[in-house]
Amino acid sequence: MPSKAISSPIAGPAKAALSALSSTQIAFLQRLPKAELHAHLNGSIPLAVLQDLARDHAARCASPSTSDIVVSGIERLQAGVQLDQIGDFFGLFPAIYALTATAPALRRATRSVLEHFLDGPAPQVTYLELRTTPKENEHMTRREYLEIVLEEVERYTAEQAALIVSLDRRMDGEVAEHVVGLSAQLRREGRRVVGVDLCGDPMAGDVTVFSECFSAAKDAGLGVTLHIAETEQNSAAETLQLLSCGPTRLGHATFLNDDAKKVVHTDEMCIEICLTSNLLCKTVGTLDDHHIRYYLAHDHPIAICTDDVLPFRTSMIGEYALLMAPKPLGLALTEQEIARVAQMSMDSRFRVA
Ligand code: 6MZ
Repeated sequence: MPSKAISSPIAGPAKAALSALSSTQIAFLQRLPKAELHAHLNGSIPLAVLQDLARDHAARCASPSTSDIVVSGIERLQAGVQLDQIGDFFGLFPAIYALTATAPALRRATRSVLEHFLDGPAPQVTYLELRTTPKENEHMTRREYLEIVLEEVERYTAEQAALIVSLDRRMDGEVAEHVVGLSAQLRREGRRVVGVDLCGDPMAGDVTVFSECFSAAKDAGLGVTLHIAETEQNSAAETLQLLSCGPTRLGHATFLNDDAKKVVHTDEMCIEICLTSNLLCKTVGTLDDHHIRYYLAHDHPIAICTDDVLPFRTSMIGEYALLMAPKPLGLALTEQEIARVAQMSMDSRFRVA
């Protein structure tokens, strides 16, 4: 197993919270067994690796307009992205996708993300469920894309790493069905696909298109996690429609009304909480306003997750620091409360049967 782990620089809320902790407190956070259950592959590539991929791309790329998108995208990531609203966030991905479009680049990116979370003298997490949306292009099919990512995931043990396959809200029904079929097929072949996800711009697409896909995924023994109610503009009807698909975990779940909360409590759906992501995307104003406080007060299962460490310039230890740091930099939870939260993340893993 490689031992080096390249990380992106940490800044913003996570850095401020970390700097308020003693080395003993940081050591406590590092020692805790914890699971990262919500990390998007293309949003988690270490900046140094992306810069290397950009150099390779520039040497190869004949089209100046593509190079321009890449150069300005990397400059934005390097400077630290400022988002006025969550919609701005999705504009970062065309540049990243241009860099991970070939098989060797995708392999390198995936390996570096796994190393970032799992390797080094003080690994960020005990277990990682990495998620990604399979893309088809002139270099690979969706199946080939998933096989490359799986080969990298499977260099680790099943207790360390697994894959969630993401559907993007912009997909049409046919593509979504194909992607879920592929995921089920790979699982039947003994590959380490443990679940499916619905992600992408929260205002895009029509979620009713995906209902059948999620029941097919469940029939195939896959876990289902859905990005849900990420913005105030996501309607209550859409939220209930997604809940009716019977997910076992939910991403963000920032704006749930009482009816939705009832379902979430009854079915004990774990909420994947991404503190820095929500603050930087401005879907939550301050930590004190964050819905994590509601779930903590109800002792409801949650998992602390990073979402996209590259643009959000955070880390798993940084997110846990936000739980521990004194107010207003953090939520001032006790070690015992933090250990309970970490245990909840371990208990909410999608397991390979
Ligand atoms: C919704 C998100 C997201 O799949 O190409 N993604 N979708 N909300 C978020 N929170 C801010 N963060 C990332 O990884 C990148 C893709 O993950 C989704 C977006 O669809 C983005 O294009 P992959 O590996």
